[in-house]
Amino acid sequence: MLKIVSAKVIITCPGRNFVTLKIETSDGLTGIGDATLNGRELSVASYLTDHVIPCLIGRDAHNIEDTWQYLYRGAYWRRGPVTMSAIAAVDTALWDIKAKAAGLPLYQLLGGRCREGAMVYSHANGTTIEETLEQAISYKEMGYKAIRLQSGVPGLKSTYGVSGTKLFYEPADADLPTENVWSTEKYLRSVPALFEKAREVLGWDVHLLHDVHHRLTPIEAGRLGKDLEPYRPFWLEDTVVAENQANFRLIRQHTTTPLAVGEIFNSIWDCKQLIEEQLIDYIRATVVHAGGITHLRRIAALADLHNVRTGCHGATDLSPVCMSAALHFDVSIPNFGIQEWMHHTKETDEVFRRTYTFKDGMLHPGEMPGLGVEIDEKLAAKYPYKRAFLPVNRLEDGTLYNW
Ligand code: CS2
Ligand code: MG
Repeated sequence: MLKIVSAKVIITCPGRNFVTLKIETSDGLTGIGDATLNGRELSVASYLTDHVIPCLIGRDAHNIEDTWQYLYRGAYWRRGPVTMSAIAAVDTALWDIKAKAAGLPLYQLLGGRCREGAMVYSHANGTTIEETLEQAISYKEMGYKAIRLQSGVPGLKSTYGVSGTKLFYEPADADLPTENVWSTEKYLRSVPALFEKAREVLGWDVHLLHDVHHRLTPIEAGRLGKDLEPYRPFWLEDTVVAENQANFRLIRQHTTTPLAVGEIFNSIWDCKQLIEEQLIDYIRATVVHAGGITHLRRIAALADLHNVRTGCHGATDLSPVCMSAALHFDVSIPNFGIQEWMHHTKETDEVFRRTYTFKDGMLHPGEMPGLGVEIDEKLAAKYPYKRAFLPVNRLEDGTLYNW
């Protein structure tokens, strides 16, 4: 038996807050899991410290599925981003331990490779179309096969995905939520022009993606999807809020543009109808927020039955621990689609020593036993937690809207 003897939560802020769970076993093996929930980090830290870790001590670290069921069913209050991020961190850390104990990179325990590496997409953004495409050209020259385009909206002071810092996009930008102003009309006028210019400048041998970030109604999403069809987007992401999964039936009636959704989902129940009715083409749920590798494999298996591929979320507020775990998952499943990869800051990459590498437009998880990532606890301690909230959005008339 590989007994869990201790576990702790490490909170660090090398440019942004990260929450990491570290589990230690009786033979000295340790494993780590990402538990970061942007803007609600301390809730997950407390859930782990106060309600999960006491139940872990003495359990067999090898019993990953039983531990998952214990934490999911045993909570009574099932699902939700805080609970499922906490379960995800435990699950990821236990997979890390199991793979280290086997002396294998994690993907070997998940069935081995289905592909060389995981195709990733980069993030070109700018206040104008020209600025955005300038960055897109440099990403294409770096060898990216897929690029997300997010451009400023004429008449709006700010919009999702456009950051002054260019390479590192961090939306949690203030101690209390900043208030952004949104106009769907202005936005819908600007996107087709962006894509038309993008195809002119970048050509057709690069995938182009766009994130709507939950801001349209289904019929508006149908219209945008139709407007973009001539430019063949790889996907339109988060077109509408997805609590009502049936919303997507209306979008599907109007456009063949591929749809992606799910970065804020935390269980298979959030996407079961979307997948079974093939209302989407890519499911974006990822390791840290959807219950870990164990649960994400269930979602991918259901998606595989219904022609849905994966497109795991990979923003800067998911730590290199989540990215490492996602890459082992990505190379091991049959219905991989694409992996988001927003670069982390230099400080973050120093705190989290990771072994995944970028080559020919793909990320490779590496061959180290386990996840292939370790946290430098001494360095992590140098970056204390700093409260930061995601913004809120209001329409021009002041109505509180989706950010
Ligand atoms: C975005 C994220 O990466 C994405 O597709 O939707 O930047 C998202 O806004 C953040 O992860 C929220 O914390
Ligand atoms: Mg998104």
